[in-house]
Amino acid sequence: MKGIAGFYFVKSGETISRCRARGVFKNQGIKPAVGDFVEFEEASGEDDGVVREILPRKNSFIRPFVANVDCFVIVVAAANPDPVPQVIDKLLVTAEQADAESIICINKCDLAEAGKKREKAAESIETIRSIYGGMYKVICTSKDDEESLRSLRDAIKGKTVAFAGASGGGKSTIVNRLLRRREMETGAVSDKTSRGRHTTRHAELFSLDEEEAKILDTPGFTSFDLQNMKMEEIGNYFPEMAKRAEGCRYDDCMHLAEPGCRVKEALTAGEISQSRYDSYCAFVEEARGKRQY
Ligand SMILES: Nc1nc2c(ncn2[C@@H]2O[C@H](COP(=O)(O)OP(=O)(O)O)[C@@H](O)[C@H]2O)c(=O)[nH]1
Ligand SMILES: [Mg+2]
Ligand SMILES: [Zn+2]
Repeated sequence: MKGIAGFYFVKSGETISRCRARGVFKNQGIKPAVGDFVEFEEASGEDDGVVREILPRKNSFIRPFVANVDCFVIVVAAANPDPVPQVIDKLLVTAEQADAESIICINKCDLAEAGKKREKAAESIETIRSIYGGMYKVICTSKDDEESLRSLRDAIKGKTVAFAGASGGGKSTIVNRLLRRREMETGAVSDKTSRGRHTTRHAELFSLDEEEAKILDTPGFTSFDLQNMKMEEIGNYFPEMAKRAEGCRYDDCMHLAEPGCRVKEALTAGEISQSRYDSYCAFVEEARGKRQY
């Protein structure tokens, strides 16, 4: 459930045991991650428990250090801050690589109803829906709209979910609402020096009472490096490209300037969105720059 200063908190049924990791883990450079399934000895009396074995992981991430994420909820504000498709795409690509599902949560939808940014916000919602709606589940929320939060609860039922997205979109607010916590951990976004506020500084797993969903509450997942991603594999993580790549003339088509490229044809025909394709090209460039020869 969480790891703090060399202690690992393991939940079994309703009991949480404070554990140490088995000694050999350290020598092998292994560390239990939040979200891990483990074999362990329960704590008893004064004695801490012991984590004996870490079961194989479905996926894992370095920062924040969490494992076994079923689903990413990518939170993006309709406005304040304005959505940036490339940020969304990078998170989607990372989720695809990790074989995790993604849900796009357009938050602050109240801003499309009233206020100065009304039209801009409404337009952003439409844009995001049209780019992503055919491929990913898109849910509109606002923090005070219970019904919208209920649809998000329904969508994550039975899953271990991590919230991701640019700072200020409302991740902490939504997580707190889902967990029915007070809003103590949200607020001033850029005030990094103020330590007065209670902010999420380590990862922790919380269970949603009735729904059985598990929420990874983390400070991170605002953006990713495309760690270890080869430029050749990036197209696999854009579903609309992956499904067309078979139709390209060359097996190793990068969908950049090759003749007979089915992806470029689909782009020209308007079947693939320009913004997705632009993200793809940017990620390929990024991976090319990191390539080790
Ligand atoms: N208008 C509006 N503001 C929201 C909503 N959700 C969050 N906010 C505000 O957006 C700001 C950033 O929220 P926070 O949860 O800290 O974002 P995070 O950085 O993604 O964790 C806070 O001032 C919140 O009160 C919403 O649905 N509507
Ligand atoms: Mg936050
Ligand atoms: Zn191609």
